[in-house]
Amino acid sequence: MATRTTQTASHWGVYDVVTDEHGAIVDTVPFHADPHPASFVRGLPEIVRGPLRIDQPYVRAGYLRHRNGQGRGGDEFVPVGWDRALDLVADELARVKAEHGNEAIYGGSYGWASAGRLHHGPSVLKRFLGLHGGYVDKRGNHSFGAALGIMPYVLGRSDITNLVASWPEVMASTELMVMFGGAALKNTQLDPGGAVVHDNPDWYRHAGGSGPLFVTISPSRADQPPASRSEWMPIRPHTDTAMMLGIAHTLATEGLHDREFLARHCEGYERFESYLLGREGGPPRGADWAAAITGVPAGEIRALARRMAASRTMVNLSWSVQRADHGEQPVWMLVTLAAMLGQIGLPGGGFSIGFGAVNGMMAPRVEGMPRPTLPLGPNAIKTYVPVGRIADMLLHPGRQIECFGRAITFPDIRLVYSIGGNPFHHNTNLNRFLRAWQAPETVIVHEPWWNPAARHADIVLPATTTMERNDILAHENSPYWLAMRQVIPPVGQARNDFDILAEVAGRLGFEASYTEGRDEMGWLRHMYEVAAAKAREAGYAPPGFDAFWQAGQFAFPQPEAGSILLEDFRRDPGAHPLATPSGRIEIHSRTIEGYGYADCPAHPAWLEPAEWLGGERAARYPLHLLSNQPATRLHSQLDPAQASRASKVAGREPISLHPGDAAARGIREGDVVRVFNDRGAFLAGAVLAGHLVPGVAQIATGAWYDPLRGGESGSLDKHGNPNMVTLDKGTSSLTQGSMAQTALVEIERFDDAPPVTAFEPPAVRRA
Ligand SMILES: Nc1nc2c(c(=O)[nH]1)N[C@H]1C(S)=C(S)[C@@H](COP(=O)(O)OP(=O)(O)OC[C@H]3O[C@@H](n4cnc5c(=O)[nH]c(N)nc54)[C@H](O)[C@@H]3O)O[C@H]1N2
Ligand SMILES: Nc1nc2c(c(=O)[nH]1)N[C@H]1C(S)=C(S)[C@@H](COP(=O)(O)OP(=O)(O)OC[C@H]3O[C@@H](n4cnc5c(=O)[nH]c(N)nc54)[C@H](O)[C@@H]3O)O[C@H]1N2
Ligand SMILES: [Mo]
Repeated sequence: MATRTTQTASHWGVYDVVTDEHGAIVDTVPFHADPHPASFVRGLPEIVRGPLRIDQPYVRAGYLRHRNGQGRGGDEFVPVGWDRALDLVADELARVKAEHGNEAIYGGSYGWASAGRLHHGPSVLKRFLGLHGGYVDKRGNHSFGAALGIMPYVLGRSDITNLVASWPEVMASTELMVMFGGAALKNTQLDPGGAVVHDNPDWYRHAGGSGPLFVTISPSRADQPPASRSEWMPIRPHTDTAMMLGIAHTLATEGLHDREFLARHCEGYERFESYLLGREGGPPRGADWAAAITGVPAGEIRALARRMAASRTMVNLSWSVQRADHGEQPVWMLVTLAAMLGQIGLPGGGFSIGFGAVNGMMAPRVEGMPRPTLPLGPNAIKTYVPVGRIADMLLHPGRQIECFGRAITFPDIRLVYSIGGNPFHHNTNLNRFLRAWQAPETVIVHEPWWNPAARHADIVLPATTTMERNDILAHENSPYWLAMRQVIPPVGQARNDFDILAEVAGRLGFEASYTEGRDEMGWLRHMYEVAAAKAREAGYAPPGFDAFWQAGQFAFPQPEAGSILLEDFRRDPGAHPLATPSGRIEIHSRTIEGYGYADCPAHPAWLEPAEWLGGERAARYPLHLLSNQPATRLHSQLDPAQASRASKVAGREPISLHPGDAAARGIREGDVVRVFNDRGAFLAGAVLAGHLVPGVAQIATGAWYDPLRGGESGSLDKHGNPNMVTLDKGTSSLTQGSMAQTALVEIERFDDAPPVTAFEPPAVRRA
């Protein structure tokens, strides 16, 4: 049999696909240089063809009669030809622009889409909509929105993914790694833009013996990294700030804090200390106070504080901890705690944000390594929406909210264009979100699959996957540029997002400025050569495009060690000031004080979350639902593939419950359960898990939303989407971050559950 082997790549790794002479996929082989490929590396080749692929353009049946959102999400679809579909898209963009202006078009389109520097859906959409006169954009992200928003005030920086120590530094110098939220290995299967070499398991293995002791403070023992020296301290969810305050109190009262560092490198420690010691009124935030909130015994809090002061200590916060009500506080408090320990800027000491959150972030970075990039161009519309507030925007045009010290007014959105994200995955409180999504006149989506994103659109355009196009993979977390080569021809009538928008641009009269006369290979060559010229200026020697494309990769020399965060600032804060008003770390911020926000005071503080196990609402909904990143897929991507399907329980997403909580509800392993609160309900498959703190339930995010009655707000989700019950409030008036971890629920056994239909395509009506 004559076979062909073609290299392609994804967020979860690089791989070769073997095809036979008929183009059938016969094998998937992970990248030779990758020691630990992702568990779901074969997922895309498995589902790239099949009944869930969208074979041609479709329009929602009701939309053809009335241009409004009625029935959106529950309707049949009518197949149409490409010309008709593209005319509809172009005419509607032109109409909305003429009647309501560009501020009525939402193009913020959030989502991980696929790896590749050219065919990145949200980026090509922004290029296109910018040339169309502009669009309302989103700001922030779901991953670490609160950190992103608060760090400019505290550190003068917003490059959150650089606020992390590298492996060589931690191995050589850290003695004690204290991790709020832990660092579960499963999350290092990915990089946003493409993981290449998965080497975290090896680093943890080396960490045995000489490396640091990892202490995981988390509601789940499963969040521990796979290090041989590892301890777990169980904690009640959303109480990390109180725990850090308890530790800080021990440091301050036992004289274990570094007064010199605080005086020379920090602003406003005294103001914070008054709060900590209870001098401002309020209780002293000591270990006993913290124990009552966190459930961690006071003696353990004190002992940990002393151990931290006596060791070279790194404190780390997982991104999940700040994806919660008042998520700014644990971030700010983490930096404050590290400042009190006085080891910021020393090798192996200080703080990290998101150590272990993705694959390559802890690898030493290649200094000045550029990335081939598609230019996006300007956006004439300056109105934006915080990414977690989309539902508020769509439901309440004209309403104002606070954000970063200013009022922003929600625009009146008539048309939503979405590429490369799954809004019914990433948004919280889906029943309310569904109502919001039904408000605009038109929703246009490009998708490869009949997933919830496609099912909730009016005009659905079938997009290719990475396997059906050429691209380049390049990410700062890895020292490689890699060729992603087309493996198979487009499936059905699918087209590349870039090409679809070129056709629409043609109808709207700006194709020449959109394409600049380049096709796919023309752009790849151009993007590559621009980046290669920059790389050569920085002293590297990438070959010309043809040689690169033929070789399939170019590896930059990877440095032995990474830089140490804030090393220069530590040595000489006068010569290397931070970009904060004081030039120092702001433990107290006059700027934030000036905003006068009750939900984000002028220094880090414990603020009771809207929902938590210690609050009043817990009497009615006594379980805290955490929804972590899935081990078997990327969010909702690859949910229909083998690795994810094999993990389901009773056909539904598994939900872990403490055996005691399960027994109290008559729930046994493998039962279908109903998880609910005032906001909504979903079904899931029960798993008993002794590794959880009692009162905590946990389900991975990403099961395809599968309502009993499509398009109907309030309908039961049959498959296990946690966002049926999560809260859609901003973390605070400062950052308006999203908070998928904040949700109290009740759980009950559910007999005679309806079958899951998530993986059946919607009804189609042939005209
Ligand atoms: N409950 C809960 N909710 C959460 C989280 C949580 O922890 N708990 N986490 C939040 C976080 S951190 C994040 S980052 C978000 C992630 O949310 P999303 O990024 O929206 O999730 P994905 O499933 O990755 O969605 C990507 C979509 O793009 C499509 N796609 C892939 N490639 C292409 C392409 O080339 N072209 C087109 N047109 N489409 C493509 C996929 O099929 C998929 O529908 O979720 C957030 N939501
Ligand atoms: N396999 C896989 N890996 C991924 C992703 C994926 O979809 N699949 N998604 C990627 C993305 S988009 C992101 S943003 C990163 C996210 O990285 P994280 O946000 O760090 O990851 P999560 O898995 O959501 O959460 C980690 C753990 O935090 C704990 N936790 C939750 N709330 C609290 C709390 O209040 N206090 C404490 N102490 N612990 C708490 C939970 O037990 C949970 O298991 O992961 C990335 N990695
Ligand atoms: Mo994320």
